[in-house]
Amino acid sequence: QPTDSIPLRHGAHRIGNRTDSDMAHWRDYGLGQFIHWGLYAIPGGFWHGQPVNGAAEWIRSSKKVDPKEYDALISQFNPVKYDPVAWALMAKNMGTKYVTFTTKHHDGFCLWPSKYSDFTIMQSPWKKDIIKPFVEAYNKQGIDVYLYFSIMDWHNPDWRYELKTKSDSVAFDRFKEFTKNQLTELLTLYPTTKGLWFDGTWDKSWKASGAFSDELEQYLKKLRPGLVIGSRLRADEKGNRHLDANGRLMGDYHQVWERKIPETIAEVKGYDWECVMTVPENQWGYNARWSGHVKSSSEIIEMLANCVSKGGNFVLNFGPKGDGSFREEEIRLAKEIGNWMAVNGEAIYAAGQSDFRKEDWGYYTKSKTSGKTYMVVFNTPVTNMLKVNIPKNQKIASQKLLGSKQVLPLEHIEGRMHYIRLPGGVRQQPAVIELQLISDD
Ligand code: FHN
Repeated sequence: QPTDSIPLRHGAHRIGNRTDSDMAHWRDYGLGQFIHWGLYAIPGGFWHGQPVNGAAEWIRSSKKVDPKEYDALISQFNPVKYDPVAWALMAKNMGTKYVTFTTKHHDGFCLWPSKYSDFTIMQSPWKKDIIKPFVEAYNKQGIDVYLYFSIMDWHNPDWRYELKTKSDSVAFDRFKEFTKNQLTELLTLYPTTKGLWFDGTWDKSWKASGAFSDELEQYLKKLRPGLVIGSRLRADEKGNRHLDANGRLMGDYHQVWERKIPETIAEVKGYDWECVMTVPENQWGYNARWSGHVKSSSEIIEMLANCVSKGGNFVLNFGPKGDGSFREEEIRLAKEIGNWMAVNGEAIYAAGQSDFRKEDWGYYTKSKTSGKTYMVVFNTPVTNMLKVNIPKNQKIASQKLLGSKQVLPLEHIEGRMHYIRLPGGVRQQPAVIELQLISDD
């Protein structure tokens, strides 16, 4: 439990979640898309023809590539197949309500024409802003845009991992100014941006910059009221990230859920949260060689329902190729998820935790707008009988399969325990049952 025993100037400035309409809108997204795209998409996990272990977007660091050689990739960045209108349509058809796009990853390459850097899209053969048409196309499809921004910047000579000397501090002060300038530039160039998604904030230099990160957050929010910024930006003055020294969240939602989902609702501690997930193992940027387990659409949908049942949003990552096209696997997944969402989206959008006890067959969600409860079924028992323990003072008025609207048999077992029978047969994708509940008077 948070205590306020430690006096902090740069800890959390709010108790509990935001209560304004911008944040309520964020909370209702359910499903989002993440896109990692940059120079690293060109080598795609290979260096001089050899596969490199680790995440493709980290190749510069994990392969210890000569920085000059890495930065020279800029002369090959000419994504002739980049079609933001088609990207946005794919996202829309998948059921995405928001997207987070890498404006600058750790390598420092800027996908927008930043006047503060010599390492941008304008120095590449492409010579056109990537972000502007992206924002326009996604907004046109009704999808909110969030800009990913890595604080850590391997290209900028003023960036430091640690501040050991006076000259480190001087350089890092210049770097902080540069960071603020770039962020101001992004919010000015793309005024419909709904939020910023920060990364690369784990270094000692940044953790020692609690006051600056606090002031930066307040400045950005003043510049764009309503802006959503998660817990990855700030550190308190003692170097704590996400939760301050008193255990309170710094930021608008908890951003620790990377490639993992809380086991229980208790782990969420009542905070807004979002899970970001890769399709293969830990690969965010394009890697031509996906090794290890690659998730199926049913697995991804299960993760989505799991997150929503615990009040979180689920964000699926895509890593386009260097030429701007998507790999076949991602196109297929987006379609399969979209087909399911088209029928079952009401169990995901503006939905959250229900009052029912979790059962082994899957997840309950509850619509905040209609009050209906949904059973998202992944593990159908051999009997096809789904156990349902109805909360006190309620009873089931109707139980229908989403899509077909078929009414399913309901059988009372004892007490509050009931069975709902699913039709038999092999199911390719999870079934969703809509429950209408009424008061038990
Ligand atoms: O190092 C990055 C990684 O490449 C990727 O961008 C992920 C996305 O959440 N964030 C960092 C690791 O936490």
